[in-house]
Amino acid sequence: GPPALLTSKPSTPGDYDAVRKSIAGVLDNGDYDDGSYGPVLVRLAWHASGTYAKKDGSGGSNGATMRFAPECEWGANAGLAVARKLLEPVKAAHPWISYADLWTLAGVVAIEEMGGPTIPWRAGRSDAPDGSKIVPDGRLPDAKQGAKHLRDVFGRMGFDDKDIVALSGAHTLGRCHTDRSGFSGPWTNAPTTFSNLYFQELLNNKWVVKKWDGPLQYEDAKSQSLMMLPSDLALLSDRTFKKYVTQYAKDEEAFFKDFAVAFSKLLELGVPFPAAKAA
Ligand code: CCH
Repeated sequence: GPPALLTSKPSTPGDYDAVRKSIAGVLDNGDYDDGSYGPVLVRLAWHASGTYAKKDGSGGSNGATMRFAPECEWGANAGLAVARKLLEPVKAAHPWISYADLWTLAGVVAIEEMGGPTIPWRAGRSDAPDGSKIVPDGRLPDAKQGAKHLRDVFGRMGFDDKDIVALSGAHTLGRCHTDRSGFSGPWTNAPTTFSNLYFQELLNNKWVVKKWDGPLQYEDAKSQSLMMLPSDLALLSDRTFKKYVTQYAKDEEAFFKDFAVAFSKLLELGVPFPAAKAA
């Protein structure tokens, strides 16, 4: 049956700790992937937020418009129905929380539960009544492209080179699925632990083109069990990106600190929080 935390009576509105506990309660499942839904929840939070454009304030996590077509059907969002469905019982146990707050909080709780840094998070997102504010498809990054594309996409959200590398470190989690993106395999051998291993693997392996029928991706020459996307390898071929890769591979604390700031900012893009009260 469902975890005990999901069967008790609805929680008190505003009790975000109760929501956090329910999210933590649905993370682990030995039958799914590497045993945890954590990585796909992180990807849901990111794709819900990463549509933002600074120039006109469109997109972002506010509204939770991925509930509606066509956003739920975008190729980039393939597989994220798994994450959205997983959170339905959590929403039912805490009906007062918006989907937009729930999806972003789930990414935060997943990272924390998998051993990552504490991510500053605050409530305040509301749910759009329909899909009328869905932005054009194509705002999320394309794994086939390189450094210029990453700067275009993340620059549109207001992120700089250091943020791009720090955020990319989330690929220490999870894997690619042929039936979702077409790519295959994990970036690390510990895909349910949040760490700086992605940067170490990126730097310390020889990456060669994988010989297969699928899209161009790379595998480590030695074990052929780890993967990198073309967009991941752009972090090595660009000098400025590589400087941060090298730093984060050596210094996990610096990665955790910069990731927490950048991920928190990502989840807040375009969210109309009430203005801070004057001191
Ligand atoms: Fe990512 N990502 N991501 N990614 N991503 C994929 C999976 C994950 C790109 C492409 C892909 C970020 C940035 C990028 C996660 C978090 C983040 C997949 C495989 C592709 C393709 C999807 C599948 O097949 O299931 C590209 C390109 C970029 C460019 O920067 C950022 C930023 C984040 C979060 C901060 C996580 C986590 C996964 C694993 C999902 C899973 O289901 O295991």
